Amino acid sequence: MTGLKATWFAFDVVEKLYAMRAEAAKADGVVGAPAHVPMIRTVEQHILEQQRKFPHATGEFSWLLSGITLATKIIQAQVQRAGLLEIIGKTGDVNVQGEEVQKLDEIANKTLRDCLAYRGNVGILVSEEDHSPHVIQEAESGRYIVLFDPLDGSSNINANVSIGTIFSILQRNPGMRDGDVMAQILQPGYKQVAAGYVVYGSSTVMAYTAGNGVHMFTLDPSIGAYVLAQEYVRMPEEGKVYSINEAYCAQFDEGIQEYLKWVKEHNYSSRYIGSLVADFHRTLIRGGVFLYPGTKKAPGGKLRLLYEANPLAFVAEQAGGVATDGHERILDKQPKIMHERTPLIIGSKDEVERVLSFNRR
Ligand code: FDP
Repeated sequence: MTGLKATWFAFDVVEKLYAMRAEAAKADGVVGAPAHVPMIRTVEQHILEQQRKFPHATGEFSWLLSGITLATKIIQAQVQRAGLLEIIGKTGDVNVQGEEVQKLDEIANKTLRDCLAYRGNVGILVSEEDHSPHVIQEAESGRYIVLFDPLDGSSNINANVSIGTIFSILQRNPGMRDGDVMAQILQPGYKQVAAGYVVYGSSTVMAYTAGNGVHMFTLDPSIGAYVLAQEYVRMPEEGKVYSINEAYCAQFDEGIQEYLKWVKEHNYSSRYIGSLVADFHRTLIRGGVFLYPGTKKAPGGKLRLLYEANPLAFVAEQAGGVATDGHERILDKQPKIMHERTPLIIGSKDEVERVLSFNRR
């Protein structure tokens, strides 16, 4: 069975399962059971529908995205088991970022690699956890590059706090020599063809954009499918919530310190989970601003441009939000190295502009 046929077969199975559930609910006399089977839309189905709007689309892209959804379902199943001995705790290694590697980091990294390496159209895989990119020998000239943070916020795992996976997809620049791997990877964020994230929280939620709005899905664990929750998600234009690790306040620039004084005089709420992906997800839904500025110790910020800031900036902009490093639009930044870090101010349009107005004073 080809990739596409398999995908349609999977839709069919999922729809039949939903139909059976609806019938069973009706037979049990469940109040509110639908009189007819509702059209459920899985993420794969949604991607194919979106793709049909582009007459030259080949289906390759949906095949690639289904590799990501498959990987995140496997990771989610492992995250659910996070209290169990064989997968909790540190591996004893330190990653390229100088952070202690958690066993689940390693599992998530390997899962994404395994699910994407054999799609046929992914030529290069770039992970936040790895020293160097993986060029897939079997698909050396594959047209897509997938960059990912396999388990964002992983220092929170043993406290059962929401964590997530973030991904970004680039196309190979056809004008470049295939051997020039690093030049292929170091593309500015506005060149992303798709990006998104999954939050492993009280439910597992996926949001993605392929440049035509942001679409959100919830994993239905009973059938193992991401089901459409909301299309064309919009981030509220304003929101009186700020999200920052305020313990570093004395180390921030004067503009950020002034903004933090101002919010306290204007009835704001503070929310900081400490998992970027979860803090961003809340900001996308409820509005407000997330900030991880440079500090005196780390003037270039902590968050990674290619695996964290770029994909979330693409999602934010597609939902009507804004993402900047305080001086420049995140998506315009030309990366110089693979693991480059950046300050990040991301969220509702009016609130990010307010933060920037303090920078200019
Ligand atoms: P973590 O170190 O747990 O992986 O970039 C990683 C990240 O988490 C982000 O998810 C989070 O927003 C940030 O670091 C938290 O950093 P602080 O502990 O300095 O607040």
